[in-house]
Amino acid sequence: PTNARHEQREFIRVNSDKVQYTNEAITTDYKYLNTHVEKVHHDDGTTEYVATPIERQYQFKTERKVPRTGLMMVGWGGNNGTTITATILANKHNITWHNKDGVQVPNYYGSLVRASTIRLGTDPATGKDVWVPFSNVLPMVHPNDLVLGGWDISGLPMDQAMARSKVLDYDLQRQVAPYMAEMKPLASVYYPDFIAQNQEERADNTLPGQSKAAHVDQIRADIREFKRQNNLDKVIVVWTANTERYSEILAGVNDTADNLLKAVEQNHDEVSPSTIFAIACILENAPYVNGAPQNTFVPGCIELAEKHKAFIGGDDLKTGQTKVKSVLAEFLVNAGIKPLSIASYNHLGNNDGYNLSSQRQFKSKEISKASVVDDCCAANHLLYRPAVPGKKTADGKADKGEHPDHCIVIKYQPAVGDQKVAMDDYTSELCMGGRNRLYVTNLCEDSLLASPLLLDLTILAELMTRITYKAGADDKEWNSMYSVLSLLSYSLKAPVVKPGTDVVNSLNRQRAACTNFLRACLGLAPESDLLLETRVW
Ligand code: NAI
Ligand code: DG6
Repeated sequence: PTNARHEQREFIRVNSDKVQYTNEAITTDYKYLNTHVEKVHHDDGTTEYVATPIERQYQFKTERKVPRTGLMMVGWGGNNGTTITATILANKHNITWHNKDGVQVPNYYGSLVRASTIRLGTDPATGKDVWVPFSNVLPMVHPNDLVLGGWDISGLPMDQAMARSKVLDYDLQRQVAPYMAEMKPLASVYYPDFIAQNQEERADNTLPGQSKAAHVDQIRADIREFKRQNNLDKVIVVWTANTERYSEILAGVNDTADNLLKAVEQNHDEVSPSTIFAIACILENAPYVNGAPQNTFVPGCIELAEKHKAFIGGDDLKTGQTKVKSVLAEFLVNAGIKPLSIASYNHLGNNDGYNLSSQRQFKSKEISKASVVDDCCAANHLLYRPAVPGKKTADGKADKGEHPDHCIVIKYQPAVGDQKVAMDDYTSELCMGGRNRLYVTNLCEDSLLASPLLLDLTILAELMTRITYKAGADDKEWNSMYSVLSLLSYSLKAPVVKPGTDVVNSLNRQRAACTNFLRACLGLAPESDLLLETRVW
């Protein structure tokens, strides 16, 4: 079963002089291979791509001791927060329950870390692939060991909040409720302008006063106190609260770290609750992941994280429709089939849907859902005309090149509750003017798709705090990884990346980046699927 403790029964040991194991750490020498490409435009109108193989030496060090870790969720009393809390408790206490299909056993299905495997290599005796649990590749926190806590603007204790969410079977709720009755969300930052007005009625657990600086201090104190009370080594914070409206990016307000801190002191209107949490976490050195679509990480916030070498990741949990889209659009484009139109419709009846029925919050979601095919289309200039620098469209906007029409519709239908319905129509152009239409319908409990992602983000963010590197033989210091954790992208709809670098939306590339990074930390070459043994005599 997936909830068994594989890591206690299966071990990986790398047999290489490039890998050193001590009780404290796994240290590897790693040769990073890449290809640098220069485009040379010749006078005769031809373009030459000059590809130069490059290699760079790195050392990676992974601390082996898994710390005692806390997960604090912002929006703990919502559908995702209550569902993941109940899921962890059911797994931890081995609670089984009955539904109409019979006895159900707890698991972590839907978690990349806990329920998927990666190909370690080939068994030379049989020539067969050898697969290992993702969670065994490096020492990682087990979700059952996470200490849970968090904030919510609704003060309902977690057992009642779980009932309000209407996600889990009653027989399960009944059994985990006694554990959850004692759990009560901490009071949170509430600036009504950022979430839908329809949320006001649940806001009965809010921090007093108007001072944003005092709110930052209070959240910092909450993190410290949670750590102290539970004797924790680390705390990871995940925003799984309502989608906020976008913050305006204003020069002098949120464009630099110093200006952002000044804006907090001055109580500026454009500093959102999610950014208040981000600032508090950065200052407490607690990794902070944004599971919702709003632009929490304004430029000043990213700079602040860089300055403090703190870890941040976002945006927006990537669950069903967008995950499928990133795979399907890439399949079409990589097959040389040209998507012309992607029409995505969905309706849902949970509180997330209620909040998104407000236009400004919907807009944040629309933006995060819309960007997912951009890079895959831009990667194929045989199908899509590239953007022309400096060119303006008829309405005066910068030319973005050719891309498929892409529309996103979300409707609130209370009666369907957490059972989200997503429907997509992909219309593509085939050879010789033909048309190809794919229709995808996805019906599922939205929160049961989303909740395991909170674990993946937490576990991977924690792991990233224990990995350091040296770049080249002259590097004397062990450096922490870069602040923006783009390796979490697999679980995020609109990945935030290092400023100036490309966003990768391809789900397959995102997963490969993550698993190949874990392999690098074991001194193993990236998985290339070359499988030369099977192709030569
Ligand atoms: P929810 O509406 O059930 O829960 C959100 C919780 O946040 C509520 O309990 C609310 O009281 C609380 N909240 C609002 N503002 C807060 C603040 N400033 N501080 C603390 N708590 C606050 O929503 P759900 O379904 O749990 O989703 C959470 C977030 O994750 C939403 O932003 C949603 O868009 C995003 N998301 C959800 C997915 C899903 O499938 N459930 C998938 C992708 C993203
Ligand atoms: C309606 O789309 C509500 C949203 O919160 C989504 O359920 C959520 O963002 C998941 O979207 P997707 O595209 O990853 O399935």
